[in-house]
Amino acid sequence: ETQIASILKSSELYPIPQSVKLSYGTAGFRADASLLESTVYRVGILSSLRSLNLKSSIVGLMITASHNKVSDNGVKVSDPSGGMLSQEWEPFADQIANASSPRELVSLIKDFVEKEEIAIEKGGGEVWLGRDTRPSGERLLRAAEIGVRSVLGSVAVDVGVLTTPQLHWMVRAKNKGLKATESDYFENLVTSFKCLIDLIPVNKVEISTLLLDGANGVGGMKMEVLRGFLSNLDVEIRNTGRDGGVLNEGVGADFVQKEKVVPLGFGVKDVGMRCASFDGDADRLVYFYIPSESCGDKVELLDGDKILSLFALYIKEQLNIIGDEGKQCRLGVVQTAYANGASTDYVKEMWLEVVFAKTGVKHLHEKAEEFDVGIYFEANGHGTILFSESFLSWLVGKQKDYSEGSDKHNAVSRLVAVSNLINQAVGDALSGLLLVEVILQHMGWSVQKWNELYKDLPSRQVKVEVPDRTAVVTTSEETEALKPLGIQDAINAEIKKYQHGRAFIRPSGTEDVVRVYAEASTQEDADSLANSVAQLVK
Ligand code: 16G
Ligand code: ZN
Repeated sequence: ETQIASILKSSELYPIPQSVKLSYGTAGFRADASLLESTVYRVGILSSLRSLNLKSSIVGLMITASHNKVSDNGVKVSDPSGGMLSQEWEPFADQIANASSPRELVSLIKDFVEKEEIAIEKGGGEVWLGRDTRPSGERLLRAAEIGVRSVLGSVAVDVGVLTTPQLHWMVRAKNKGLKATESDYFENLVTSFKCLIDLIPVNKVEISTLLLDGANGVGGMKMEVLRGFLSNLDVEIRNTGRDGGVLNEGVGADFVQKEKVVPLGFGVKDVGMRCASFDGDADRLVYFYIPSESCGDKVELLDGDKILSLFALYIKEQLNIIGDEGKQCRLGVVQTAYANGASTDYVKEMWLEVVFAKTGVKHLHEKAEEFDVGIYFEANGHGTILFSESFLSWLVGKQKDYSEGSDKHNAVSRLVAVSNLINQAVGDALSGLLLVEVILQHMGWSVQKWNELYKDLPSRQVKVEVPDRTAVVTTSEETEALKPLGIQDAINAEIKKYQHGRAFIRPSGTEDVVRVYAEASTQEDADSLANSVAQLVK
């Protein structure tokens, strides 16, 4: 058959490198960029099949390694909904990525097409390809195109250099029949941001400048474009990648959150200023400021948990204004085991429902969808707010019922605008930043005031290199280890020695390590608990 011949022929161009074992992992394939061409080519094929399997809906393919070093790259797939690739397809992704010969590849594809009853002969798949600013991106994108097109009758559309959430947003919008270009994305942010600004009761504060660390990546670049369309936001962008800085090197949200030190380009001159950091593909956002008692290197971090708390507070306030009917709304929060215990206490005190999910966006997203309004965040700054279709249409109905300009009308309009502003597909640093900024203006708060919502318990993360990380198996929420046998009892015994002690271990989904997290009432205790648990893992 010609289809088989087509794949056989193109796969000759992309032989698999010796001795690599790839896994789709938490967030797609990631490796040194020099090893990835064959993988990206194969993910191109998978994306065409996924599109065909879903009646030719558009699928997204993103080339990025997020916060990892510039010489790495990666590839992940966006489903037509804008969410992550269905987990049911991950084993197939692993299989084809590791197929050692063109023949094996073709036979795996053939079996899968039969099993899933994909009408491959009909053609008509469509895949949108995006990439971040990594130098290897263009070459890998060509490989993806060839993969997509080797499924006869499928088209590949190069949508250019984008943030990961932009691509997810565009794919989602297109499949909903909405306007879906990058300018539509910007226009949507600008309109809903302006709407929220106009709904601020009184302008309580003068707007101070926000300092943004763009991680020398795509996010800073896009923010420069966006800034041009916005009033009521004064942002100075540093680490744009144009000033000689290297992507993610000593900069970016992952660096700031893990190391708790200032990124390059920031220092003592910025003491007290409101600062924010994006990661390399702009799906993570954290805020920070440099406290006056520091010598300019330590930061006071406002992580994903603090952002979540701010969002929850604002939304809860709008629901309260709507009154009894607003209280019917199921507003819930999804966190991971990494969430600072103080943040969990804080949202519980607001009487919100809190559930825990396994690390990785797809797990949090799934649980947030169960609420009318589900807010999810990982401590590392990835998160968003999901509005259910039924709650949204209820809101839109209420917008007609309440008289214009009334408090209730304003509250409903704010919620509708939030649902437009905040990316419904995945966590998005650009839209998250705009929402934080508008809420701070609404409340009349400085970054310091926001930080006082609660005080983080001191915490420590360490990683332990082990011969086989799969030896560690945890419960579904990752708070307890089931294997190796007996280790949880030993961890519990350590925890007991500390006030407000909490600790857990989990195998990383992206690196060959076991991660240890510990929390306690003092930093010294958190450090010591983390270290003693790490000893148990070794
Ligand atoms: C990936 C995940 C992130 C998670 C991290 C954990 C997505 C888009 N990204 O970067 O959410 O926090 O992995 O890494 O899902 P780890 O398993 O190595 O700790
Ligand atoms: Zn990222």
